[in-house]
Order: sequence, then structure tokens, then C-alpha cells
Amino acid sequence: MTVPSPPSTASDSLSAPVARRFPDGFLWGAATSAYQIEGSPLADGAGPSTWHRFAHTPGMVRGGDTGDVACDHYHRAEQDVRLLHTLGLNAYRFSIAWGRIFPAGVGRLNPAGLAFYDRLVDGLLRSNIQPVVTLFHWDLPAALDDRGGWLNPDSAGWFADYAQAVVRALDDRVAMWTTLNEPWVVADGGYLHGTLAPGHRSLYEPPLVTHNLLRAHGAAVDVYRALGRHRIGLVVNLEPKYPASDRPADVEATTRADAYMNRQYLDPVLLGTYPTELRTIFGAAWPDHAAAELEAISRPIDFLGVNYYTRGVTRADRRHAPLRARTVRSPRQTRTETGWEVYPAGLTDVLRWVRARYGAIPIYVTENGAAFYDPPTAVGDRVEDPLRVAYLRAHVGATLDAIASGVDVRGYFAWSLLDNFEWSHGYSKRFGLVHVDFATQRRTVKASGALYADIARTNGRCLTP
Ligand code: IFM
Repeated sequence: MTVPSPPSTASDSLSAPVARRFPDGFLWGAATSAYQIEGSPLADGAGPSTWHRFAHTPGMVRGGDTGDVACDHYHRAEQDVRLLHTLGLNAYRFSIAWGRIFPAGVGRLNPAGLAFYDRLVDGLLRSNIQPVVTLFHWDLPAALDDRGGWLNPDSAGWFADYAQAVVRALDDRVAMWTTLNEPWVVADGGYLHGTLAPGHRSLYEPPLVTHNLLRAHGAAVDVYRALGRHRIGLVVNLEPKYPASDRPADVEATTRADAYMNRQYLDPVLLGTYPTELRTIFGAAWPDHAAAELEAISRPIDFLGVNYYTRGVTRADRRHAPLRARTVRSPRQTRTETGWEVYPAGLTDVLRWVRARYGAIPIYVTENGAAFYDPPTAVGDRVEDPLRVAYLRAHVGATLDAIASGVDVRGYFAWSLLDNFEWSHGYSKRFGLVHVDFATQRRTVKASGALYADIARTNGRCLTP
């Protein structure tokens, strides 16, 4: 989306406003991902991932941090399920490490790896917590990267085979699946800027990677329709884009930024076509795509997962390839430790925009949260995190605003349950509702975690007068 807020007529395209409350059965969850929390990446026969390699390459991750231990969730999953239960959450979104299931990415299945997730799912269900499984959250098996990774057109088939094995094992108990987490980040961070695994810097690779990721998504949906009995969707990270001024150059730059980050993923999946701006953005690097492939990418999905962190205020700037635009900062806004502006209204805007552009698809906010400075160790049993408390209140409120204007939002997942490995930032950025002392692995619920427990217990009523 590219306008400051939906024009007043936009609400006409939404369904009639509904009651200002969270619907019954709303999911209140927390989200994590395998490489960020599990640790022991090679345990019980697992194969290394691109992230294992990247983190072990000197200079790629701040302070030389790796996911070797992380939150030691691989050995503390039971304790972490108890934590979710104590918080009173009714859903937990986690990802499966592909390399634990298929150490070489394809071929021989590793039963011990599958058994870990099997136990996790059972533990969650015993605590009445709905498991929400992400099949791919960035940790591609390194053996597949050796064969070109997401640049290899065979990657869609590799992913479908992996999805098939996992769905076959867990779909009797897992009712909500997502294929990919944030494909834009993989293409942009991993293949354009090289700041994330596998660390490539290329103008030509991102469009190929995007297309293969989306083909993989479509192939996994096909597998699911043949095998699964529940629901499957895709998770994208959306950033509403607003022009820095009404100069035509800034407005056009904003349209490009929106096409690049938001519509590049949603249009092919939900409309069966790529935005035309991508050809302008990538020039000769933008390939033609076969109609049959776009058809396979746009198989109907059951819901959309939206990850929201911030907005982007965009200014035209020819020095920044390939967008010829950059994001500008407004000095007056609060920023998180990752430098992201705190802008709750952007969440309402983007949810309303999805509804207006793509129709009445059920939506889950699959990630939302903030890194703020927390005391390095908990004082007694308390960690005060007032900025995260304010962030959480405002964003849950922004979700409610979207619901009240007719958007079908069915759940909210805080990012993250635990402080964890924040990719190239290592352990320097804490997003958790629960503080982790990485020296002792002690978990302490933060004030934001306590607030979130109240929100979940009252289905959001504690926030409304
Ligand atoms: O930690 C990440 C997560 O893996 C994907 N979404 C954004 C989070 C915060 O950067």
C-alpha cells in the first residue's frame, strides 16, 4: 500500500463495521523459529543449515554469535511449553528445521529429528495450546545450498518432498500450517544485500530466488491439498509505504517500494501475477515467467499470515539500487533497538489494505514485536520493559481497530516468546516477552509478558474501557 491511510472510500469496500471486540476463538499466541531458539543444530543426526554456516563465517554475525546454543530449546522444550501455558496462550507458532528431518535436504529421513517436533506438538496439545507450524523459516539445509539453494529450479520439488514428510507425520495433530516465513527477507537480505544467509550480493539472483520460493510455496500447497486435512497459508512481512512528500518522484518511488516489498509476494500468490513495477525495478534482471508457473503459485490458500513491525517513509534516491529510493527517518518518532519506527497505525492500515486489495481472506498477525533494551539480567523475578509494554498495547489496539472496520483478523502472535538469536544482530537485540539469561538459560517473564497474559486471558478486554 502506498497511501498515508486508506482513503475514506476504502472502508466502503470493507464489510460493514463490526463490534469493537476480539472475536470468540481468537488466537493469542507467541512465535519463534527453529534456528533462533533451538540450539544444538547438529544434534541427533541433523544436517547443517545455511544459517549454521553463515553464523560460523567470521564477520557475518555481530560478536561472532551463533545459534549453537541459543535458548537451548532443543533440550528445554517441555519447560518452554509450561511457560506458554503459564502465560495462558492458546497458540504457539514455531518452525521446523528442515535439516533435522532431512539432514541432506532430500533423501534419507532422520526419525530422531522428526521425533523432537512430534513430542513438541504432543506437549502443546496436552496444554491446550494450538500448534501453528512454519515449514521454512530461513534455515535451508546447507547440502541444498551446495546445489544452488533457492537459485536451483529443483528447489520447489525439494521443498514439496520435505513438506510431504512433515505433513504426513504431524497433520493428524497440527491444524494450521504455513509454508514460508517472509520470503522477501530471504531474497532481499540473503541474495541482494548479503546481510543474511547465504550472504550473496547480486541484482540478478533475487528475482530468481523469489520465484523459486513462491513455486516452492505453491508446490507445498498442492502436497497439502492431497494429504492434509486442515489449513495452510503463507506468511509475509508487510510494511505500508508512505511517500516522504507529495513530489511525484517520491510518490513513484513509494509505489516501487510497495511493489518490491509487499506486492511482489502477495500479487502472484493471491492474484496470479507479478506487479508490473518489478520490471522497471530489476530491468534486464527481471525474467519472464511461464503462465503455468504463476498458476501453480496462486493455488488458493486458507489464510494469510502478516508480520508487521514498522512502516517505510520513502524518498526517491537514484543512488540506491535497484529501487532508486530509500527509507527516511522522522526524528520525532520512537525507534526500537533495530532502528524501526514505532508506528501502530501502520498495522491497521496494512490489514485494511490487504482486505481491500485481495478480498476477504482470513488474516492472522503472525508476528509483531519490538527489540528494546532490557536489563542484562533479571532483577529478582522482574524484568521491567515499559517500551515493549507500550508497543504491545498500541499494536494489539491497532489490530482491534482493523477488526472493528471489518477486517477478518483471527489471531495475533507476539514476536517473540523468548529473547533469542536475532540473525546478523546475534543476541544483541531482545524481542522476548520472556527474558533469557543466556549464561544460565534462566527464563523470567517480563512486564510485557504479564500484560500479554492478561490480554489473552480477557480476550483483549483488559485493554478496552
Ligand atoms: O527475528 C525475526 C524473525 O525471524 C522474522 N521476522 C522478524 C523478526 C525480528 O526481526
